[in-house]
Amino acid sequence: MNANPIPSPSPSSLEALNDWVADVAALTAPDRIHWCDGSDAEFDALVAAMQADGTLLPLNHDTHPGSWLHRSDPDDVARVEHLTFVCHEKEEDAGPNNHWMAPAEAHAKIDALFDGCMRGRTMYVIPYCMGPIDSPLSRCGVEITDSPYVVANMRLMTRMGAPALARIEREGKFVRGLHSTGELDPDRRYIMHFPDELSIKSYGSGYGGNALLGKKCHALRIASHQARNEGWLAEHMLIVGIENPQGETHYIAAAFPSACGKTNLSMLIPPDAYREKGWKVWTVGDDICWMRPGEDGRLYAINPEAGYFGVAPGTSDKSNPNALASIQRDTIFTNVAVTDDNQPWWEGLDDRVPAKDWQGRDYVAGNGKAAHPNSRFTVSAKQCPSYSPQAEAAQGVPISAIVFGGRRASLVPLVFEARDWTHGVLVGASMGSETTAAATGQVGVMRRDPMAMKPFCGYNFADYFGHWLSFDKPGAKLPKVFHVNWFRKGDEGDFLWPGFGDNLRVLEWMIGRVKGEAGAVDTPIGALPRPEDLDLAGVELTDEAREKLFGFEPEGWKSEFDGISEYLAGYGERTPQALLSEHARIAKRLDG
Ligand code: SAT
Ligand code: MN
Repeated sequence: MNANPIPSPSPSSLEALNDWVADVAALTAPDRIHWCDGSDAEFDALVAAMQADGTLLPLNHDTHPGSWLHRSDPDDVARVEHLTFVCHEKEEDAGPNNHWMAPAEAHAKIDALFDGCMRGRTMYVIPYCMGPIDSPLSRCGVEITDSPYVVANMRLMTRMGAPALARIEREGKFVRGLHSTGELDPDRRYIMHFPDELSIKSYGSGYGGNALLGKKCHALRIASHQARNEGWLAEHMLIVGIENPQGETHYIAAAFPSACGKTNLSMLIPPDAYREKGWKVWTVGDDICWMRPGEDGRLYAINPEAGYFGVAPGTSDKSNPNALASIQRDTIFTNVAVTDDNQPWWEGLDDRVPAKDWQGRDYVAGNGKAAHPNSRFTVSAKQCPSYSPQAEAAQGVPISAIVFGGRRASLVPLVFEARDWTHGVLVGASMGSETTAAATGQVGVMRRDPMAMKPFCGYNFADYFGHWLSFDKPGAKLPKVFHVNWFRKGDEGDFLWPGFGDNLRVLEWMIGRVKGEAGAVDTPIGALPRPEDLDLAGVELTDEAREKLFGFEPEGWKSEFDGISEYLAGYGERTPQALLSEHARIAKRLDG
């Protein structure tokens, strides 16, 4: 350990917090300690310092006031699942779904990297609250980091600073997150989670999911474990409010893997005919959802985040006008390209030709993508035109439907409804999706990604499925569960469903089912709409599209269920019996 030369007057009245900060400073040996208050002045000073040292490059401030470009190390552009560990005492508690290391070994390994790593740097102490400051569903944490880029992003993504610190001091309990960008060496990089200690240690990466510890590390991996102990759910879900022409709003929570359109669905613009009739869409959250049963038995949800860390490529005036409107000012862009007049640019935005690629090199057509496929924007949620006022509600919003979905080129129809909660849990547990650029590794490979939580569940999936099942108890008024697939392809490899705004047609059908008004046919895999059960006015669908989007393919589903059975067997005896029985019930119907 290094002697700590910094005289740092502790601004907190919470001794446990001051002690931890002092311990971390003794280990990491920063030159200065800065306690973040979350003020505008603090943010402006940080941005000015980052501009001075080149961490942030100014974009065109005539077109994009207050917006900046950050170019990360080319080896540090996505989450690193193979370097992400969940450290329970017992390996079985982490489950086959996680990489595991014993806590003592993990601490020793990563503390050796932290030793003296902040010498010459400033150590920032960031108190933050996940969720509205006054919500009983919210939980707080403190991130210590040596990255001003992380501080600036945390300010956009969380409720950070003085009000969070006040809540932490009142509660005395908080998640401890320690982060250093280190040398950005992929061989000296770990993201470690200690669920029983409510702590996180992350070294060697500055990328969002690895470094903004409030997000995936706290709000999903640690929170999922905490939620299991406390009787709630921490999920990788968007939350969207659908207001019908009668002024009635239904809230839907939907789980899709990273980079599968959660942000787009949460900000959907209704098709013209729907807009004219008075349909409105309200964004509560685009990535994470914490929910818990209310006194009336319904599930109530909050978005623990305060901003969007969205995928830039593909975001356009057609795919997501609300996102585009949100990021016209006060936005941090990471690893996008720029035009010759220094505006941010990415593939799918428009037909301009960029001048510089994401690494700052002159753009040459045919030389690969201009923007990194996992390039991102960070922006305050309040800048979104469809931001729901209910996103600030302390009690959360009541959830009418839960939706699971993935990228499936074949077999899986546009939408189906689970017959009850247990079936819904099986549908979530057996979700499959083709991989995306949000994590390092091969893209486009089908893998099981239960509830889109494969990279994010902080404990054994078998126990997690059991936790989900446990919500079905007397008095519960649980949401209906659906599965969707916006990514079904035809024989020519083309997408069969238009997606984006037209997805509202599918959400409308779901709400119709919730209210007992919409039709469907019963199949072994669940209730499927016929094309006439949806409002498809104005949507051109080929015969092939109708058949594949609304059809049920018994042979394909038989082998899918064999695959699911094999997958669940991987969790051994811990797999809840109710889930296996549900699988057997459907498999039998498929055979019969
Ligand atoms: O990079 S993040 O993990 O924050 C975003 C995502 O992959 O979902
Ligand atoms: Mn995500």
